[in-house]
Amino acid sequence: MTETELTHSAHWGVFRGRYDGRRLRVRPHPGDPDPSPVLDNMPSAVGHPARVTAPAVRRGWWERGPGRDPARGRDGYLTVSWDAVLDRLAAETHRVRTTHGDAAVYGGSYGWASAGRFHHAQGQLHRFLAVTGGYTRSVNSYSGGAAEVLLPQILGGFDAVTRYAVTWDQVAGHTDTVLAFGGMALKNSAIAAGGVSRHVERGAMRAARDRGAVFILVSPLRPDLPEEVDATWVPIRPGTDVALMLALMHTVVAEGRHDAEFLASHCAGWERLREYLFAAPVKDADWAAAITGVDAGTIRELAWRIAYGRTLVTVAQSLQRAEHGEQPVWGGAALASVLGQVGLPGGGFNYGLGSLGHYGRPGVAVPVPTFSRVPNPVNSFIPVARVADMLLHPGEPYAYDGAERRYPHVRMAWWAGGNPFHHHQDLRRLRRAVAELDTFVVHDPAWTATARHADVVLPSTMTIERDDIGATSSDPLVVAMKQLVPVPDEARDDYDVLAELAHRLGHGAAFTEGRSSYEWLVHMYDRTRKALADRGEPAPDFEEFWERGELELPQRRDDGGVLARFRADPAANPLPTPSGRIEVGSATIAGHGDADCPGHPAWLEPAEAPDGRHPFWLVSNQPATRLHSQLDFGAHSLGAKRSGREVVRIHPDDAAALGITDGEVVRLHNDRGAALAAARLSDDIRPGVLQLPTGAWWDPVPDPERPDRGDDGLCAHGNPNALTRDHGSSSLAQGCTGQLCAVALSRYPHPPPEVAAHTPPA
Ligand SMILES: Nc1nc2c(c(=O)[nH]1)N[C@H]1C(S)=C(S)[C@@H](COP(=O)(O)OP(=O)(O)OC[C@H]3O[C@@H](n4cnc5c(=O)[nH]c(N)nc54)[C@H](O)[C@@H]3O)O[C@H]1N2
Ligand SMILES: Nc1nc2c(c(=O)[nH]1)N[C@H]1C(S)=C(S)[C@@H](COP(=O)(O)OP(=O)(O)OC[C@H]3O[C@@H](n4cnc5c(=O)[nH]c(N)nc54)[C@H](O)[C@@H]3O)O[C@H]1N2
Ligand SMILES: [Mo]
Repeated sequence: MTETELTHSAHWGVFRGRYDGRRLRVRPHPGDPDPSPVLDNMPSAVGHPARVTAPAVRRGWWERGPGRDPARGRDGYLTVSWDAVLDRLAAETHRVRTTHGDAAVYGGSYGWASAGRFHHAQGQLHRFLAVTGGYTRSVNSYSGGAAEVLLPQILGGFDAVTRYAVTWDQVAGHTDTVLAFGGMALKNSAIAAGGVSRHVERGAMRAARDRGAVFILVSPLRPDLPEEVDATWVPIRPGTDVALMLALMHTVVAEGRHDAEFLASHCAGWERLREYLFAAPVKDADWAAAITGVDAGTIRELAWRIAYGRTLVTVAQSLQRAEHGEQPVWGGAALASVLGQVGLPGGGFNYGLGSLGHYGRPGVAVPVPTFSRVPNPVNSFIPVARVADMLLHPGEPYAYDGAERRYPHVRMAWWAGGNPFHHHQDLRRLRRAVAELDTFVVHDPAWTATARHADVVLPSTMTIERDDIGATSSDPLVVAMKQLVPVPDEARDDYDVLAELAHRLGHGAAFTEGRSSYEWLVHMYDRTRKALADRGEPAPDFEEFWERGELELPQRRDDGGVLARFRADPAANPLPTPSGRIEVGSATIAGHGDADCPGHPAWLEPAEAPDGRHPFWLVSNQPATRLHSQLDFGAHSLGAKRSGREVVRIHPDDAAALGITDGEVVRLHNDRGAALAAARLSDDIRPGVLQLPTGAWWDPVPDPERPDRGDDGLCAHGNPNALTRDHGSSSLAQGCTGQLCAVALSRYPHPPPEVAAHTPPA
């Protein structure tokens, strides 16, 4: 390793790193106008004790063989040689496939992994599982599960209407009013899968505001829009946004300020929705005030404001990561249609704008390097967040997108690049589900809570320990990601591990296609080089690209995409919805006959909401100081904790009523579990709401308040998924509903246990 400064890339930004044989120093790419502080977690990864240093097997599995075992998550580990573990794993894969069929292998393996396009853990795992016989896969994401199923049926292809519709340049140049449901928090748009070289969101919002644009933040949390836009804060009750949207539509229509022409020429199902708005109970401002906690006067004022000038309605991903999460997405699209703004520059509706750094950019004009897929010969899938249901209820029926389906009987689960024991809801239930497996295999660089439940733990390299290519279709830079630090101990690239396993199973050549890692990078890059050459643009060869460290790609034209074309000529450019129009009401969805997702946006009472026993809404949003659970032990992440514990935000009035002081350790609890966190008093949050971000590694210990819950009643560290409800958004999409749950809050009358999440198991 030389001491020169080298380029690398992460989901939170492109950066430069220099290693002196002991410490890694990093700085952001000089072209990034607003780099993310999450980068400061990176140096802590070097030599951290939480790293997995050698292949490990769970004692019970190694000694007694595969099978159902409640000891998963509670057992000790043995260190074994790579050869021994790969031999055993190859034999077990063969056993499961021949005894139970290929669908008995679950390769859904959800998770963000690292930014490089070649060493992308899911891509590698899917390829391995596909060439060795196939697997049960997962569909949709935790991020946008409800929207991914709904949007194509009512508006258009998910990427087309989220990534390539309204851009930040359009917001800076055209928007008069931004009505942001769930906000557009800079902490979130700092992140883009595959990397982001320029964080443009703050600059664009500031430019809009300097031009006179007005920002309205509908959210329980004030920091969901940057301070410098001086947003009007409407601190709504969580989970009730669709009621506000319906009242805004009702008010605009009742006052005759809706765009009747646009509704007639570009929309379908308006009669269905209109009837609902005016049927008893009439969905007016007074009706919504009682549900949302936003007073009727404010609602009427908002309805007045948005009906003039260029209005953009945005809906953050968080709103649909909830029970009936389809409704606020549909409501936002319908509201923008009632205003007649869809398809105008800087106007209309953009789901997810500001939730991720991919959105609001025109995208690149040529294909970026990607790892080639191999078709999965098995056609068995589940909606991704139904994984615990699948393991607990094999063969049982469930509804999804208008069909009745049955869960496959999975015996072996394989995870690379994801951390379900951070990301899934109701982690004690997930632990019971994972006990049902014969074998659970996890590739990870670190001893996460997921690794601690695995039978086989395979130590992966981290991104800074290998060469790769960083690229995404939303960012102009292709980055030569260069190895910054040596590979520690016995860690191996996922590719090398899976190649060896494929070889043992007789499919080595199909997996590698005879290429080394370096040859794969050259091969992947070539697609982009060729496309550039075809356009007559400068097309450096791989060596030159690698030497330079980056390549800037031409951008697509910022033309508003499919929605602008549809607006201009709906007959010539129909949307891919059943009617070819924006479906503000849908006959197809109505036809499913599901009460939990009717044929138009609707307010539906949630099954879970605060009550006398659990008086608070817990918002578990994305953490500002890290990406999910990644590098939770990093300096920036730890810097925001208190005594190593995650911090819960509480309104001072709520704290005072419970006698809670700032910094004190508190207990959040409900019928599913409990978690400790350090209290932070803040009037940036709506009273009655608590906020605890995701990502603190689950650290189950006995709960002295609930000895009946055994050894995992309490998370000592503050992972909100100790408390969340594991239930689909509705029978339409079955999306993740992790964002919101109802909890009680108390002082913690015992000496708080030390957080042990970052210390490897015995
Ligand atoms: N309560 C609640 N829960 C939520 C959410 C919420 O809002 N509330 N949000 C959900 C959302 S939107 C998401 S996307 C999920 C995110 O959940 P995940 O994507 O599972 O979270 P990450 O922490 O990014 O997990 C990535 C894992 O991959 C590992 N890794 C990194 N690089 C490599 C590599 O090269 N090889 C291998 N083998 N492993 C690697 C990391 O160490 C880490 O353990 O969480 C969901 N969970
Ligand atoms: N720093 C950082 N950024 C990230 C990530 C990360 O882990 N760390 N993860 C990335 C990923 S995978 C994803 S999918 C996106 C997710 O993007 P989002 O889902 O948009 O992000 P969240 O932070 O979970 O939620 C945004 C805000 O919505 C508000 N909110 C919650 N419930 C409600 C509600 O019912 N109504 C209203 N009006 N507001 C509500 C909360 O105050 C919250 O701060 O973020 C991405 N960006
Ligand atoms: Mo996500």
